[in-house]
Amino acid sequence: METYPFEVKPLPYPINALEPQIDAKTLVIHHNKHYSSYVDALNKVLEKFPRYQHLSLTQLLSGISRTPPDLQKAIRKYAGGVYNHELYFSGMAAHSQRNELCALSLAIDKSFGSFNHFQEIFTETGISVFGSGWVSLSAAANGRLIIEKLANQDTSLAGRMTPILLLDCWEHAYYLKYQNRRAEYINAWFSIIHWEQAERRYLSTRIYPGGKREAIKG
Ligand code: MN3
Repeated sequence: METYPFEVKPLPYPINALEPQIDAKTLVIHHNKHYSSYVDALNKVLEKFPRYQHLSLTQLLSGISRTPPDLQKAIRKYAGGVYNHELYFSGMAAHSQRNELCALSLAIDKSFGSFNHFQEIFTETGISVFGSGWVSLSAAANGRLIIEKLANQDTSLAGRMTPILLLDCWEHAYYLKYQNRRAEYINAWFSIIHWEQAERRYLSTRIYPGGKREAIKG
């Protein structure tokens, strides 16, 4: 379990691995400048709050209301920024295929009628994010799926949900390549989703009768 001081996690693939959907220049700036600045800012704040240094990102974010008021804003912004970006970067992969019969696919069909319908709503929601923010496919403990619009660096964890697919809708994530064409960026992102990881995340959120979580496979 990673705790303070948090470290900048390297990208899990070469910098040009997601070309042409996500270009290397955008990814370098996004990872080395934007994401790493959240890590630095979070560490700087936590330096002054030794009592909270033993907590993981997930613990900080889901227990945010139990932290001092002057720490809450920083957790929301910086821990949220670190958590969301790490999930965004690790949630993409150059070669990943969705298995139409996996638990997540079946749950998407059940919640949204079809995959295409899900993609439509997810895209519309992503387009409607104003300024900095995220669109997330999130799961409740009972496996129920919803699409959430998250402002700034807010996370699904604050609402006791687990993000399964998370997309950065702020302009720095796509502007160099797509300029104002966010819909194109979202569409391209759909072809580089790391589906195996999404499935593992989805299975890990589900609590079965008796309260036991299913072991994360793979
Ligand atoms: Mn970003």
